[in-house]
Amino acid sequence: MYYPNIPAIKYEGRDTTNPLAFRWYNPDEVIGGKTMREQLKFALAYWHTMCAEGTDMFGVGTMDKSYGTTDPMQSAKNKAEAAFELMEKLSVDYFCFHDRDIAPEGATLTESNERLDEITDLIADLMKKTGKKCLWGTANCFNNPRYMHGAGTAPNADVFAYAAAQIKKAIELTVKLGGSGYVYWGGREGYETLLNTDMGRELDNMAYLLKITSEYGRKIGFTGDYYIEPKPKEPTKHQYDFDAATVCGFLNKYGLAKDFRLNIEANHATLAGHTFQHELNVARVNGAFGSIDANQGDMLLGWDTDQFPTNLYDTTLCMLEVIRAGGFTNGGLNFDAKTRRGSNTPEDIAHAFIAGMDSFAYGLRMAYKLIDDGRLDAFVANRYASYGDGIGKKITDKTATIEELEAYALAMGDVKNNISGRQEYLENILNAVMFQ
Ligand code: XUL
Ligand code: CO
Repeated sequence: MYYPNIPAIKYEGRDTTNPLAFRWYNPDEVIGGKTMREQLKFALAYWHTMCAEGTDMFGVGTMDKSYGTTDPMQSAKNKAEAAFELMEKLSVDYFCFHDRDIAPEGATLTESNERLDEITDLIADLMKKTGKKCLWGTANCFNNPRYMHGAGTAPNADVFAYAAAQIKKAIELTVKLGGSGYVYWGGREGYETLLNTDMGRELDNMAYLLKITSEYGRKIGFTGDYYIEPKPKEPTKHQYDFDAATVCGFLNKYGLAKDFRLNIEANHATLAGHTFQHELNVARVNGAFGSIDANQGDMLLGWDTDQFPTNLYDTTLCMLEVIRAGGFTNGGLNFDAKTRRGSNTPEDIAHAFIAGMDSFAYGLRMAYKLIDDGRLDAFVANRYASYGDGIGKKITDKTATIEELEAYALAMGDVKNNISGRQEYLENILNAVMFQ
């Protein structure tokens, strides 16, 4: 046992004072026609929870993630056992991983791949024993110095080839573990200065890498979703997958839209100068909503702090978007989040997951309450009512000609446009539904 101080976390309801209990997440309770576990599909991010030791720019790790040994492969095996113990205790049904999270990189690509084969045999066994599932896999093509100028966008063709081979293997492993998604996060796919960068070539190359690796996945039987995870900056100054709108444009330009969706991360949204809700909405209206990296940033800091989500407005408005997108199919809520450097004990991990899971459980409940209340939806429907008949209906049906619109405008005199948008009234409804 790796977490003797973490008990199995149970739902005890809103009035409990037990800090190691859920107040809102009741996994088997049915809400909106599905159980909460089916609605929310929580996932543990292997890299943060199992690997990250609390290092920052100014200090070494504060958390022990060695799992009782200094031997790297033994540590990876123990880490896998620990991950499943944690998922069981926390009622987290899924996990997400990078190749290098689950097995230490070897001296050669061949050795790295052999290590991955060995560890994924063990993980597959643990999955069978516990019923836990893989939400998505990915390749870490950003950590090693070989990727310092990018992977798919590297100026050196050898690096491109290495990245392609690494991604091929990561897709094979995702298929082996039954993952329902495969994520591309372009960790170093961007640039620092245009003085040394051929952007057009880099974008063409990146699209080609996505094309050949995703086609390979289909060939070996991957039926899940491919996701791109937008992020505007960090580590590079200017990342090519800046935000949801940029990525949708990129996917359309290169003919990849039919096979790729988006994995929207809350902290990446705010780094791009958007709200989480905005990014989810952009994904949805482009038919590209896929999965979510659930976390939050600190608005007073300008970097990716990857904190566990506790903002109830964000979780509520997020779940409203998810419901409007039809709910999760292959995607889910992956906690791409870590405890603060000063929260350095295993118990802090339990508190963090409980906070995140309860915040999203509350958000799910409130999103359905907002829909049942109906006032927000009714207001929006009414706001656009002029498109329901007359000239508006012709615009909606795309049958209005420019000449017809001109004749209509000339005959109309001035536009009567004094109807309030009622923002404050609507914000008050949101508060009333959420907190009363
Ligand atoms: C980095 C980030 C990644 C991806 C997976 O900001 O979000 O952890 O989610 O590579
Ligand atoms: Co992420």
